[in-house]
This record gives sequence, C-alpha cells and structure tokens, in this order.
Amino acid sequence: MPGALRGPSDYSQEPTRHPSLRINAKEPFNAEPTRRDLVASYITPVDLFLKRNHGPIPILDDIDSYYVTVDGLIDRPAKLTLDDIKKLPKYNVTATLQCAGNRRTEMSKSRKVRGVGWDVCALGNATWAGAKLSDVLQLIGMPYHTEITPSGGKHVEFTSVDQCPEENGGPYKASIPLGHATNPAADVLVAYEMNGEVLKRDHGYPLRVVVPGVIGARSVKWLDRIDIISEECQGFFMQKDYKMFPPSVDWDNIMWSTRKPQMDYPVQSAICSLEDTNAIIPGEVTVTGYALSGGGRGIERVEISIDGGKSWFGASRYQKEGVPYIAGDIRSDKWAWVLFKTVVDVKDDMEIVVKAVDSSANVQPESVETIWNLRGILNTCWHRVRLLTIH
Ligand code: MTE
Ligand code: MO
Repeated sequence: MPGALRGPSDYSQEPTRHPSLRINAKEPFNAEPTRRDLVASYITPVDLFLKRNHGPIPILDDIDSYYVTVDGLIDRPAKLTLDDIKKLPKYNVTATLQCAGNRRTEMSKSRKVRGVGWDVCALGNATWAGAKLSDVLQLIGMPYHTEITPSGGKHVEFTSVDQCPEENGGPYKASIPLGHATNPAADVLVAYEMNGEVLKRDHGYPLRVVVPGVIGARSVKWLDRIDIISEECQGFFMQKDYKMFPPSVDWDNIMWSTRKPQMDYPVQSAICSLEDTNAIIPGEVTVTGYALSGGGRGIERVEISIDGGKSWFGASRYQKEGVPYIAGDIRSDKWAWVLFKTVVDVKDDMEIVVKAVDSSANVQPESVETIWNLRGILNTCWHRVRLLTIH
C-alpha cells in the first residue's frame, strides 16, 4: 500500500510544463526561463520559475492521509497534518530561490566542471506563504533560539520522498542548524503557497521548506519528515555535492569531508536583457537584470562598466515594476533580489559588465578562474555581454 505521498520510480507521471522554458535536462526535469522572461516581472510567475529536480516528481494520492513526521532527538515526536500546519500563523515571505549551479555553463567554459549546465536564470523570486519552521518546532515543545536540545540535537533534517539516483534511489534530504531553524527572524518557512496559489507539484506540493538567503538545495520539496539530529545530514546532497572547493581541488584529489555543506549564497548579479553575444543596431540599448545576496544581506548597489571594468557607473534599481528602490531600506530586499536598469549608448562593438555590492560591502569577483570549482557551483564572477554592431 503506497503512502499518501510517494516518489515514483520513472518519469511517466510528470506534470506539464510551460513550452518557453529552456530545458537543461529532461529526466530529471531541469529547466530555467529565458533571460527576458526572468526579468519581465519582479515576482517570477510559477510556470516560468526555475525547476530543479533530482528524480521524478512525487505524487500525492490522498491529501487527507498526508502528514509530516517530526521525530528525532525530541521528547514529543508528532505527526502533523496539512491542517495542523495551516492552523499556525501564516507568513508571506518574498524570497529569491537560487540554485547553487546558476551560471554553471559559463564556469565550464573556463575549465570543464561536472553537473547540469545552467545559463543565468537558475533562480526565481516568489512570495512564499506558510508557517514559520520556528513555530512548527515550537508546536512540538522546542523553544525559539534553541541551539542544542538536552539530548544533543543540533541540526534539523528535512526528508522528501523522491527517488534520487545519487541517493541510490533514496529520497532527497538536507539539514540546517537548529539555531537557524528555531530563529523566527530567519523566516524559514514550511510553505504551502507560492505567489498566492497552492504549491504546484513541480515546486513541492503539498509542503516544502523555504530557507531564505540559502542556496536552493536546502529548500527541500515534498516534505515527508523533519528530524532533529545531532550531526548535520549525511545525505549525498549535503556531503558529496553543493560544497565549494578551491580551484586546486579536482576529481583525483578531492576529500569531501574537508569542506562544509554550502549554506548562504554570495552576492550575485547578471544582465538579462541581452544574450552573451548580441547583434545590435547602434543607438540606445536598455540593460536590465537582477542582483541579490544571501544571508539576508540586501543589495547596496549595482554597477555597470563599458570599459572592461576600469570605470563604473550605478544602475538604477527597482523592487517592483515602476516602484523606485528606497535607499537604505535593506529590509525590502532582505531575502529578495532587486532588478536593475540602465541605458547605454552603443556606437561601436563593446562589452557591458555588471557587478553588485551587498550591504556588507561584499563584491562579486572579477574572474571566473579565481572561484572555479569542480562542481561548478556559485559562479558569481562579473557578468559580461558582448555587443556587435551592425552598420
Ligand atoms: N527537494 C527535493 N525533494 N528534491 C530535489 O531534487 N532540489 C533542490 C531543492 N529541493 C530538490 C529539492 C534544489 S538543488 C533546488 S535549486 C531547489 O529545490 C529548486 O526548487 P524549485 O524546483 O522549486 O525551483
Ligand atoms: Mo540547486
């Protein structure tokens, strides 16, 4: 008898997807929107939102018999139904979910990396709604700001039901530190809505975790279990993937245990109104794109260069179409991206470069070589596009 939520072993029951998505891998389904679609709206429409999967999409047979098991190093294990979660205070959090593999294709051009290739659109900005994880854990007797439980629990592990080849057919899982999970200000959600609609199957229906400011890999979809554990999750995607190694480490000398699983993402930006190479009629060219930073660090400024990075000028930013960015209001873009815009007068062949600075004054690195890593994660080097003029 299959459970209420189950992970199929093949791809015969996948949901339908928007035809304009750029498919990077079919099975499992991995796709991103086009650049122009991505920055056409501040809130990314669900059907155009990045789809990043490691196995077939789970199926919910019966919502009434679905529950999340909360267990591990706690006194009061519980089974929580969707209604139990919905009875908790509901929060709306606008947060950008970015895959650590965003811009991997570009990194691979410098030196080959392993992994699904992504252009610059492996991210999306959504308004997620659900209960705060800190409230869910309070429901089972765990106070806010718990770093360690009396029985030694220090991490919160989320487990799904999808069958992932990397886990030898086991489910996708990840963990975050208990102190992060029980901090109400971290806004970690057990979400049931995305952009005001019930979560779609592709994005984790009926419940997913959303960890704002952290690489997408920790926002586990199709939630089956929440376990309080003493060591961080030992799953493949925590221990053998999504770790940032230095450029000197390659597949012949890698020691996975020497690095921590990646959590926050660094400051990032990309131009989306242009492709990497463009044929352009001379004149004014509008340049738009996105900028974001992890860990709740908002974007301080976005800068453009048309002389290869010797001099820079600021691009204007907007949180919403037509709504100006309020200088100094870092809360408004705490978890969400900013979209930026500028106009460049193009006379001849040229290159346009963008880089962003976050509220901690972190800046994107100039070259991809300095941050190259064998799995091709966290490519945040200055983004460059080339314009070739047609005279
Ligand atoms: N959760 C499960 N159960 N299975 C997965 O394959 N992929 C992770 C994360 N959560 C994944 C998952 C990764 S790597 C990313 S980037 C995000 O989900 C993508 O979320 P999205 O498909 O809703 O955009
Ligand atoms: Mo990801």
